[in-house]
Amino acid sequence: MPVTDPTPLFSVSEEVADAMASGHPVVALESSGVVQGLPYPLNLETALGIDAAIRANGAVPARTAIVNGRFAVGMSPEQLEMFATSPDMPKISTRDIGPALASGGHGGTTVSASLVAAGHVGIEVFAVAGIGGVHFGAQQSFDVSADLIEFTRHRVTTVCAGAKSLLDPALTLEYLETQGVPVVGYRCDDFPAYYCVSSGQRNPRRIDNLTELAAAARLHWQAGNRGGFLVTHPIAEEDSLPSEEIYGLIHRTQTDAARAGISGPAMTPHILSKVSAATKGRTAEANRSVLLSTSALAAQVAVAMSRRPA
Ligand code: PSU
Ligand code: MN
Repeated sequence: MPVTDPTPLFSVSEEVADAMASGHPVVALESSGVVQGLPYPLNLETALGIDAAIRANGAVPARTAIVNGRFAVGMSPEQLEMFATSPDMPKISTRDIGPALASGGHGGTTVSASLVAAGHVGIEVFAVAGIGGVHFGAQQSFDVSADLIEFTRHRVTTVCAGAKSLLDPALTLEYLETQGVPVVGYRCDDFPAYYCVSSGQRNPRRIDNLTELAAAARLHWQAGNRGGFLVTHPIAEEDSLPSEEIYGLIHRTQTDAARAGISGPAMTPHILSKVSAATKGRTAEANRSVLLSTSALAAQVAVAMSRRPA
Protein backbone atom coordinates (compact mmCIF):
# COMPACT_ATOMS: atom_id res chain seq x y z
CA MET A 1 0.00 0.00 0.00
CA PRO A 2 1.36 3.46 -0.85
CA VAL A 3 2.45 5.61 2.07
CA THR A 4 0.30 8.49 0.86
CA ASP A 5 -3.08 7.50 -0.50
CA PRO A 6 -3.83 9.46 -3.71
CA THR A 7 -7.57 9.63 -2.88
CA PRO A 8 -8.40 13.15 -1.69
CA LEU A 9 -9.12 13.22 2.01
CA PHE A 10 -12.00 15.67 1.71
CA SER A 11 -14.99 14.86 -0.41
CA VAL A 12 -16.94 18.10 -0.88
CA SER A 13 -20.38 17.53 -2.45
CA GLU A 14 -21.04 19.16 -5.80
CA GLU A 15 -23.73 21.40 -4.34
CA VAL A 16 -21.45 22.67 -1.57
CA ALA A 17 -18.47 23.11 -3.90
CA ASP A 18 -20.62 25.07 -6.40
CA ALA A 19 -22.03 27.27 -3.64
CA MET A 20 -18.57 28.04 -2.28
CA ALA A 21 -17.13 28.76 -5.73
CA SER A 22 -19.90 31.27 -6.44
CA GLY A 23 -19.82 32.93 -2.99
CA HIS A 24 -23.24 31.56 -2.06
CA PRO A 25 -23.74 31.24 1.74
CA VAL A 26 -23.01 27.81 3.23
CA VAL A 27 -23.70 26.48 6.74
CA ALA A 28 -21.68 23.53 8.06
CA LEU A 29 -23.36 20.94 10.34
CA GLU A 30 -22.25 18.05 12.55
CA SER A 31 -23.39 14.42 12.18
CA SER A 32 -22.81 13.14 15.73
CA GLY A 33 -26.25 14.52 16.62
CA VAL A 34 -27.75 12.26 13.93
CA VAL A 35 -25.92 9.14 15.14
CA GLN A 36 -25.62 9.66 18.91
CA GLY A 37 -28.57 12.03 19.34
CA LEU A 38 -32.21 11.32 18.60
CA PRO A 39 -33.63 7.85 17.80
CA TYR A 40 -34.62 6.83 14.24
CA PRO A 41 -36.70 8.12 12.47
CA LEU A 42 -36.82 11.33 14.53
CA ASN A 43 -33.10 11.93 13.86
CA LEU A 44 -33.59 11.69 10.09
CA GLU A 45 -36.71 13.86 10.07
CA THR A 46 -34.94 16.45 12.19
CA ALA A 47 -31.83 16.45 9.98
CA LEU A 48 -34.01 16.96 6.89
CA GLY A 49 -35.87 19.72 8.74
CA ILE A 50 -32.55 21.42 9.54
CA ASP A 51 -31.50 21.27 5.89
CA ALA A 52 -34.86 22.73 4.83
CA ALA A 53 -34.60 25.56 7.41
CA ILE A 54 -31.13 26.45 6.12
CA ARG A 55 -32.29 26.45 2.49
CA ALA A 56 -35.43 28.47 3.30
CA ASN A 57 -33.18 31.12 4.80
CA GLY A 58 -30.92 31.36 1.76
CA ALA A 59 -27.95 29.08 2.45
CA VAL A 60 -26.74 25.60 1.49
CA PRO A 61 -26.33 22.96 4.26
CA ALA A 62 -22.98 21.14 4.45
CA ARG A 63 -23.20 18.27 6.92
CA THR A 64 -19.81 16.77 7.71
CA ALA A 65 -19.12 13.09 8.43
CA ILE A 66 -16.49 10.44 7.95
CA VAL A 67 -17.69 8.14 5.18
CA ASN A 68 -15.58 5.25 3.87
CA GLY A 69 -12.44 6.78 5.32
CA ARG A 70 -12.96 10.18 3.71
CA PHE A 71 -14.09 13.46 5.23
CA ALA A 72 -17.44 14.23 3.60
CA VAL A 73 -18.59 17.86 3.50
CA GLY A 74 -22.19 17.76 2.29
CA MET A 75 -23.79 14.31 2.74
CA SER A 76 -25.99 12.61 0.16
CA PRO A 77 -29.55 11.53 1.15
CA GLU A 78 -28.37 7.89 1.10
CA GLN A 79 -25.46 8.63 3.42
CA LEU A 80 -27.74 10.54 5.78
CA GLU A 81 -30.20 7.63 5.88
CA MET A 82 -27.35 5.20 6.61
CA PHE A 83 -26.06 7.37 9.46
CA ALA A 84 -29.56 7.82 10.91
CA THR A 85 -30.01 4.05 11.07
CA SER A 86 -26.56 3.23 12.52
CA PRO A 87 -26.64 4.13 16.24
CA ASP A 88 -23.44 2.16 16.88
CA MET A 89 -21.35 4.21 14.51
CA PRO A 90 -18.43 5.83 16.37
CA LYS A 91 -18.50 9.40 17.65
CA ILE A 92 -15.60 11.27 16.01
CA SER A 93 -14.03 14.13 17.89
CA THR A 94 -10.76 15.86 16.91
CA ARG A 95 -8.52 13.15 18.35
CA ASP A 96 -10.36 10.44 16.39
CA ILE A 97 -10.10 11.97 12.90
CA GLY A 98 -6.81 10.47 11.72
CA PRO A 99 -7.46 6.95 13.03
CA ALA A 100 -11.02 7.01 11.66
CA LEU A 101 -9.84 8.09 8.20
CA ALA A 102 -7.12 5.43 8.24
CA SER A 103 -9.64 2.72 9.18
CA GLY A 104 -11.61 3.36 6.02
CA GLY A 105 -14.84 3.31 8.03
CA HIS A 106 -17.60 5.74 8.99
CA GLY A 107 -18.18 8.08 11.91
CA GLY A 108 -20.44 10.85 13.17
CA THR A 109 -18.49 14.08 13.59
CA THR A 110 -18.87 16.14 16.76
CA VAL A 111 -18.72 19.93 16.76
CA SER A 112 -14.93 19.72 17.20
CA ALA A 113 -14.34 17.45 14.20
CA SER A 114 -16.86 19.38 12.09
CA LEU A 115 -15.00 22.63 12.78
CA VAL A 116 -11.77 20.99 11.59
CA ALA A 117 -13.53 20.17 8.29
CA ALA A 118 -15.24 23.57 7.96
CA GLY A 119 -11.97 25.35 8.68
CA HIS A 120 -10.09 23.21 6.20
CA VAL A 121 -12.45 23.79 3.27
CA GLY A 122 -13.22 27.42 4.20
CA ILE A 123 -16.86 27.36 5.36
CA GLU A 124 -17.35 30.36 7.63
CA VAL A 125 -20.58 29.49 9.45
CA PHE A 126 -21.47 26.41 11.51
CA ALA A 127 -24.80 25.62 13.21
CA VAL A 128 -25.39 23.45 16.28
CA ALA A 129 -28.11 23.59 18.91
CA GLY A 130 -25.78 23.09 21.88
CA ILE A 131 -22.00 23.28 21.91
CA GLY A 132 -19.86 21.03 24.09
CA GLY A 133 -18.13 22.78 26.98
CA VAL A 134 -16.82 22.40 30.50
CA HIS A 135 -18.70 19.64 32.33
CA PHE A 136 -19.99 20.05 35.87
CA GLY A 137 -17.27 18.75 38.21
CA ALA A 138 -14.51 19.35 35.63
CA GLN A 139 -12.33 20.62 38.49
CA GLN A 140 -12.00 16.92 39.38
CA SER A 141 -12.74 15.05 36.15
CA PHE A 142 -10.90 17.40 33.71
CA ASP A 143 -13.84 16.78 31.35
CA VAL A 144 -13.63 19.72 28.96
CA SER A 145 -15.04 19.16 25.47
CA ALA A 146 -12.65 19.32 22.51
CA ASP A 147 -15.33 21.59 20.95
CA LEU A 148 -13.93 24.46 23.04
CA ILE A 149 -10.38 23.90 21.82
CA GLU A 150 -11.51 23.94 18.20
CA PHE A 151 -13.25 27.30 18.76
CA THR A 152 -9.74 28.67 19.26
CA ARG A 153 -8.37 27.24 16.02
CA HIS A 154 -10.68 28.04 13.10
CA ARG A 155 -12.15 31.12 11.48
CA VAL A 156 -15.69 29.87 11.79
CA THR A 157 -18.72 31.60 13.29
CA THR A 158 -20.72 29.07 15.30
CA VAL A 159 -24.40 29.82 15.81
CA CYS A 160 -25.86 27.93 18.79
CA ALA A 161 -28.39 28.04 21.62
CA GLY A 162 -25.56 28.13 24.16
CA ALA A 163 -23.94 25.07 25.69
CA LYS A 164 -25.76 21.77 26.20
CA SER A 165 -27.77 21.88 29.42
CA LEU A 166 -25.54 19.23 31.01
CA LEU A 167 -22.55 21.61 31.06
CA ASP A 168 -21.37 24.16 33.58
CA PRO A 169 -22.27 27.45 31.86
CA ALA A 170 -20.10 29.66 34.09
CA LEU A 171 -16.97 27.55 33.59
CA THR A 172 -17.67 27.24 29.87
CA LEU A 173 -17.84 31.05 29.56
CA GLU A 174 -14.66 31.41 31.68
CA TYR A 175 -12.82 29.10 29.30
CA LEU A 176 -14.03 31.00 26.23
CA GLU A 177 -13.01 34.30 27.80
CA THR A 178 -9.52 33.02 28.59
CA GLN A 179 -9.13 31.84 25.01
CA GLY A 180 -10.40 35.12 23.54
CA VAL A 181 -13.45 33.63 21.83
CA PRO A 182 -16.21 36.26 21.44
CA VAL A 183 -19.66 35.15 22.70
CA VAL A 184 -22.40 37.43 21.39
CA GLY A 185 -26.09 37.07 22.14
CA TYR A 186 -28.23 37.81 19.08
CA ARG A 187 -31.21 39.71 20.49
CA CYS A 188 -30.75 38.08 23.91
CA ASP A 189 -29.01 38.99 27.15
CA ASP A 190 -28.73 35.57 28.77
CA PHE A 191 -26.37 32.79 27.69
CA PRO A 192 -28.90 30.09 26.75
CA ALA A 193 -28.75 26.41 27.73
CA TYR A 194 -30.11 24.35 24.83
CA TYR A 195 -33.49 23.17 26.21
CA CYS A 196 -33.67 26.23 28.46
CA VAL A 197 -33.92 29.90 27.52
CA SER A 198 -31.32 30.86 30.12
CA SER A 199 -28.37 29.11 31.76
CA GLY A 200 -28.44 31.70 34.54
CA GLN A 201 -25.35 33.35 33.01
CA ARG A 202 -25.22 36.41 30.77
CA ASN A 203 -23.75 36.64 27.30
CA PRO A 204 -20.67 38.87 27.52
CA ARG A 205 -22.15 40.99 24.71
CA ARG A 206 -25.38 41.45 22.77
CA ILE A 207 -25.94 42.59 19.16
CA ASP A 208 -29.43 43.12 17.72
CA ASN A 209 -28.88 43.28 13.98
CA LEU A 210 -27.32 40.85 11.53
CA THR A 211 -25.24 43.38 9.61
CA GLU A 212 -23.46 44.46 12.78
CA LEU A 213 -23.09 40.83 13.87
CA ALA A 214 -21.45 39.90 10.56
CA ALA A 215 -19.18 42.95 10.80
CA ALA A 216 -18.18 41.97 14.35
CA ALA A 217 -17.05 38.52 13.21
CA ARG A 218 -15.21 39.91 10.16
CA LEU A 219 -13.45 42.56 12.23
CA HIS A 220 -12.46 40.01 14.87
CA TRP A 221 -10.57 38.21 12.12
CA GLN A 222 -9.33 41.31 10.31
CA ALA A 223 -7.73 42.42 13.57
CA GLY A 224 -5.57 39.29 13.40
CA ASN A 225 -7.47 36.83 15.58
CA ARG A 226 -7.45 33.29 14.29
CA GLY A 227 -10.10 31.58 16.36
CA GLY A 228 -13.86 31.30 16.07
CA PHE A 229 -16.76 33.56 16.96
CA LEU A 230 -19.83 32.37 18.88
CA VAL A 231 -23.36 33.66 18.36
CA THR A 232 -26.06 32.53 20.80
CA HIS A 233 -29.82 32.63 20.47
CA PRO A 234 -32.23 30.72 22.73
CA ILE A 235 -34.92 28.15 22.06
CA ALA A 236 -38.42 29.66 21.63
CA GLU A 237 -39.93 30.31 25.06
CA GLU A 238 -43.02 28.17 24.35
CA ASP A 239 -40.90 25.10 23.49
CA SER A 240 -38.38 25.53 26.33
CA LEU A 241 -38.19 23.39 29.46
CA PRO A 242 -37.99 24.79 33.02
CA SER A 243 -34.35 25.13 34.02
CA GLU A 244 -34.79 24.05 37.68
CA GLU A 245 -36.30 20.74 36.55
CA ILE A 246 -33.67 20.13 33.84
CA TYR A 247 -30.68 21.07 35.98
CA GLY A 248 -31.98 18.95 38.89
CA LEU A 249 -32.41 15.96 36.59
CA ILE A 250 -28.99 16.45 35.03
CA HIS A 251 -27.20 16.65 38.38
CA ARG A 252 -28.87 13.43 39.58
CA THR A 253 -28.13 11.65 36.28
CA GLN A 254 -24.52 12.75 36.30
CA THR A 255 -23.93 11.59 39.86
CA ASP A 256 -25.39 8.16 39.01
CA ALA A 257 -23.35 7.99 35.78
CA ALA A 258 -20.10 8.83 37.55
CA ARG A 259 -20.83 6.13 40.17
CA ALA A 260 -21.48 3.66 37.35
CA GLY A 261 -18.06 4.49 35.86
CA ILE A 262 -19.31 6.33 32.77
CA SER A 263 -16.79 8.91 31.51
CA GLY A 264 -15.17 10.37 28.38
CA PRO A 265 -17.12 10.62 25.14
CA ALA A 266 -19.87 8.33 26.51
CA MET A 267 -20.91 10.96 29.09
CA THR A 268 -22.73 13.45 26.81
CA PRO A 269 -24.89 10.89 24.91
CA HIS A 270 -25.59 9.01 28.17
CA ILE A 271 -26.91 12.04 30.04
CA LEU A 272 -28.91 13.33 27.07
CA SER A 273 -30.64 9.98 26.57
CA LYS A 274 -31.42 9.62 30.31
CA VAL A 275 -32.86 13.13 30.42
CA SER A 276 -34.88 12.40 27.31
CA ALA A 277 -36.32 9.20 28.84
CA ALA A 278 -37.11 10.95 32.14
CA THR A 279 -38.94 13.82 30.47
CA LYS A 280 -41.06 11.47 28.31
CA GLY A 281 -40.31 13.03 24.98
CA ARG A 282 -40.65 16.67 26.03
CA THR A 283 -36.90 17.06 25.44
CA ALA A 284 -37.31 15.55 21.95
CA GLU A 285 -39.77 18.32 21.05
CA ALA A 286 -37.49 20.95 22.59
CA ASN A 287 -34.58 19.44 20.66
CA ARG A 288 -36.44 19.73 17.39
CA SER A 289 -37.46 23.30 18.04
CA VAL A 290 -33.98 24.50 19.01
CA LEU A 291 -32.25 22.62 16.17
CA LEU A 292 -34.55 24.25 13.62
CA SER A 293 -34.38 27.77 15.05
CA THR A 294 -30.59 27.67 15.38
CA SER A 295 -30.20 26.43 11.80
CA ALA A 296 -32.48 29.15 10.44
CA LEU A 297 -30.50 31.85 12.24
CA ALA A 298 -27.18 30.35 11.12
CA ALA A 299 -28.34 30.63 7.49
CA GLN A 300 -29.28 34.28 8.07
CA VAL A 301 -25.86 34.90 9.60
CA ALA A 302 -24.19 33.17 6.62
CA VAL A 303 -26.18 35.41 4.24
CA ALA A 304 -25.14 38.53 6.19
CA MET A 305 -21.50 37.40 6.24
CA SER A 306 -21.50 36.73 2.50
CA ARG A 307 -22.43 40.36 1.78
CA ARG A 308 -19.32 42.47 1.41
CA PRO A 309 -19.36 45.56 3.60
CA ALA A 310 -20.47 48.69 1.68
N1 PSU B 1 -25.67 15.02 20.56
C1 PSU B 1 -25.82 13.92 21.31
N2 PSU B 1 -24.71 13.28 21.75
C2 PSU B 1 -23.45 13.73 21.46
C3 PSU B 1 -23.32 14.90 20.68
C4 PSU B 1 -24.44 15.50 20.25
O1 PSU B 1 -26.93 13.52 21.61
O2 PSU B 1 -22.46 13.09 21.89
C5 PSU B 1 -21.93 15.44 20.39
C6 PSU B 1 -21.89 16.85 19.80
O3 PSU B 1 -21.43 16.73 18.50
C7 PSU B 1 -20.91 17.61 20.67
C8 PSU B 1 -20.21 16.53 21.43
O4 PSU B 1 -19.99 18.31 19.88
O5 PSU B 1 -21.21 15.55 21.59
C9 PSU B 1 -19.64 16.93 22.76
O6 PSU B 1 -19.23 15.76 23.41
P1 PSU B 1 -18.08 15.78 24.52
O7 PSU B 1 -18.70 16.41 25.71
O8 PSU B 1 -17.75 14.35 24.68
O9 PSU B 1 -16.97 16.58 23.92
MN1 MN C 1 -15.50 14.91 27.42
